[in-house]
Amino acid sequence: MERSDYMARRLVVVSVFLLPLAVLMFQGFAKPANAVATTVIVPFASIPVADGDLDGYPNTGIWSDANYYTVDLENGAATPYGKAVVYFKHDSVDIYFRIDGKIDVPWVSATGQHFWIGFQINAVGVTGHHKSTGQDTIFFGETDASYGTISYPLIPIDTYGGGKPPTKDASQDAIGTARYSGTSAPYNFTAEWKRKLNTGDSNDVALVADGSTAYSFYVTTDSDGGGSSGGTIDHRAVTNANTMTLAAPPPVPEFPLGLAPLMLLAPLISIVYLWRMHTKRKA
Ligand SMILES: [Ca+2]
Ligand SMILES: [Ca+2]
Ligand SMILES: [Ca+2]
Repeated sequence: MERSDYMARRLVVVSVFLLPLAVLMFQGFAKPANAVATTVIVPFASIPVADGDLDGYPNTGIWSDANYYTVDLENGAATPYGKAVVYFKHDSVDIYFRIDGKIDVPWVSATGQHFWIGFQINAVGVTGHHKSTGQDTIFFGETDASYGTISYPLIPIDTYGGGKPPTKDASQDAIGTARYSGTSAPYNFTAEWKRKLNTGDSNDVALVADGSTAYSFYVTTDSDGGGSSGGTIDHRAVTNANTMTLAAPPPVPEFPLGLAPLMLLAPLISIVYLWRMHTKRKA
């Protein structure tokens, strides 16, 4: 056998063993390494957060009865920009959200440095991003021209669909505010808002509080262009398969006023009955 033939055969043998290994390694690198799914229970809370307290200040509003979770953001960014603490609660009419996170630029102006925050809910059975149907997203601070004039403090923009960016709803159904604080990076931000569980708008996902239906949701921020400016955070680097389930409200009691009036009434009826029997016998 010539030396060149021998070398060629060795190359084939080595390739047969190394190629699958290389593919496996590539797949390993291609997969998002930091995808983390957060499973959220949205508790029933009878006390609402007042509209005036949905002000972008974390210390106002009743949030002590909410559940809160550290959620990995879709931006896939390193600490401290890749996670945020998200609060959830509902009172069977409205659902309340608050996001406390960090960002690398302040919100100065629509043409200067600014960031946006996005919170996406999907219809049952829909997962992932940029879905033409079943995607309902709230933005704070996104300055795409189709969203109109955006000024600070930021109010929620209610959108639908998988466009880049998603289309603004004709019916705006979220009430709230987002603000930032701090004088240098990392800046703090807080976004707080509410919406009806069922807004009646086909461009919003109608939420059912039954303790079992799970909705996919995604949270992200962006500061590096495309509705933002001046930072380095890109909103889409990873897909975290988060879900939220709304706890069922407590059952309505059979005796809405409680048992106390019944317990008072029972002896009273007996006394009246005995008194009437007594007066009848006398007559
Ligand atoms: Ca507040
Ligand atoms: Ca809407
Ligand atoms: Ca919507």
